[in-house]
Amino acid sequence: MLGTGNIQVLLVLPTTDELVKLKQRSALAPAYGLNIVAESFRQAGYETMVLDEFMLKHCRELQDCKSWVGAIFKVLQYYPGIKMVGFSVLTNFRKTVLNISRLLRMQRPDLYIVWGGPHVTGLHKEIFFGDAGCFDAAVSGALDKSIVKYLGSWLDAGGGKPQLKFLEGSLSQNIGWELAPSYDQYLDFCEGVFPRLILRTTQGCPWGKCKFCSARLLEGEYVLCDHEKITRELDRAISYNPGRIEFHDQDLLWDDRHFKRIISMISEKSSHRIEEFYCHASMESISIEKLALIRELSSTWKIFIGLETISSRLRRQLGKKPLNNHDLAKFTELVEWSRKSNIEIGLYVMFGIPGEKPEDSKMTIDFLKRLGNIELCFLLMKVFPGTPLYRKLLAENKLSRDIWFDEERPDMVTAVEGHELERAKAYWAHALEEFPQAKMRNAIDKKMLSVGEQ
Ligand code: B12
Ligand code: SF4
Repeated sequence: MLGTGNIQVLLVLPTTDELVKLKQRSALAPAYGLNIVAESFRQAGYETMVLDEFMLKHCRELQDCKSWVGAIFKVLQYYPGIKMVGFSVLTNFRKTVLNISRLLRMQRPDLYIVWGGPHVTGLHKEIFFGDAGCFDAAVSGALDKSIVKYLGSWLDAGGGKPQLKFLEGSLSQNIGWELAPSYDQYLDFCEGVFPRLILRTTQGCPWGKCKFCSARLLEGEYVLCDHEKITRELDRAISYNPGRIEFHDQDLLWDDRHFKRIISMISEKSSHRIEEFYCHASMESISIEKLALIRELSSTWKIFIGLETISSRLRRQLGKKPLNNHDLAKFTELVEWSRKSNIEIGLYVMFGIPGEKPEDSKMTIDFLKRLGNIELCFLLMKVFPGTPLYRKLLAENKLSRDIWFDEERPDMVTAVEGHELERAKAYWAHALEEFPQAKMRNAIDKKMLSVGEQ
């Protein structure tokens, strides 16, 4: 149920109306970044509500809403004190945000509209010049205190809009580390059990070299969280009774002493409460020794690793270290060890990397076959705005920017031009034929895979 209170700020992470209709996502976690933003506003004294897929799915008053616009207007009606609406914009959903913002502009010109998030960070110039009619302020990068202060002063002054503003957040001072308190707002909706919560022990990536990845752009320098913070967050997270905690550590890189301390702390506090631990790691950092530490936990572990491809040519192009036979043998051994030790390993594999040839995808498929039964998540390559790969392909005129803004296929976008896209889809489809059990990311519907479909 929507509660009482004088909400002043509404923060929205809209996906697509298709997803609203389907309400298909089962294990949603509250939006991490947007909750940091919410917590920052709350700490500055402004009552704030987050509207994300989780809320849309679980909040009784919003259950009948068929679109994000419907849900937003319902919330605005319920809380007449809302003066500011902030959107977290993901590139895939930029069109939805654009449409909602235009409508809000027309119907509620009094509202102050702010855009932020990965899309604004990746394409800030384009956003500022192209979409500026739809917002009053755009924030690139992490939200720092000066931005909260600026936006807060507008809320305090009330009435009369200041000039359109472009604000650059400081990635070095991410203020929102502790976001668990922010989950309180979901308590009324989740019937006492959170399906999934996220606990982060690091910020950014220590490698930061992959040319397709936006980690550096979005999270800045690599930072380890301090133990006290992790303890507080963990205590709080456990009190929410989660079914699953996602432990985000990039990438299990703490030296063994620290790592052991964290793992034993988590284990001590929560092993009997949490069904499943889940974390991401990279090929560079994973080792049997680290996994042996993890196994000391009594809970089940699932570890996802970004393999992407084993083709050395493509790996070089992506800025990833090529893997030699020794690396592959070591990795195979690690997978076998994990299987015996009850640690589930999953792999992210990408198809449709620009310049990919049949022999590249065949090489990867053959390697996966040799690994035996393993959880696989196949992704169709996306070229994200702001990344080095994006800039390179843009300079070579190989990017079709329009495809980002294709409303019909919001979740199935890759930015490479025509033929490349068809080829990419063909490799992806072929890989899925070989491994029908693999999960697909980036596709809502299998039909989207049919090559040549418009
Ligand atoms: C964990 C994660 C997930 C988790 C989400 C967990 C969760 N509940 O939050 C899962 C697996 C569910 C997920 C799903 C998806 N994800 Co994701 N995800 C990430 C990842 C690895 C970390 C996100 C994060 O926590 N960042 C740290 C936080 C602090 O940063 P942030 O969210 O950007 O927020 C900060 C600022 O941007 C800013 N900000 C953000 N919003 C706003 C709004 C306002 C008003 C203001 C002022 C400021 C502001 O302030 C925040 C605090 O500093 C990022 C990569 C990355 N390193 O960021 C990709 C990433 C965000 N995901 C991405 C994508 C594409 C998706 C999917 C669309 C994939 C798909 N096809 O299904 C879905 C979308 C689902 C959904 N409903 O949102 C892309 C977005 C690219 C882009 N250009 O838009 C990213 C960048 C990864 C990538 N490069 O591929 N994702
Ligand atoms: S893909 Fe993974 S290892 Fe590479 S820069 Fe991004 S987060 Fe780091």
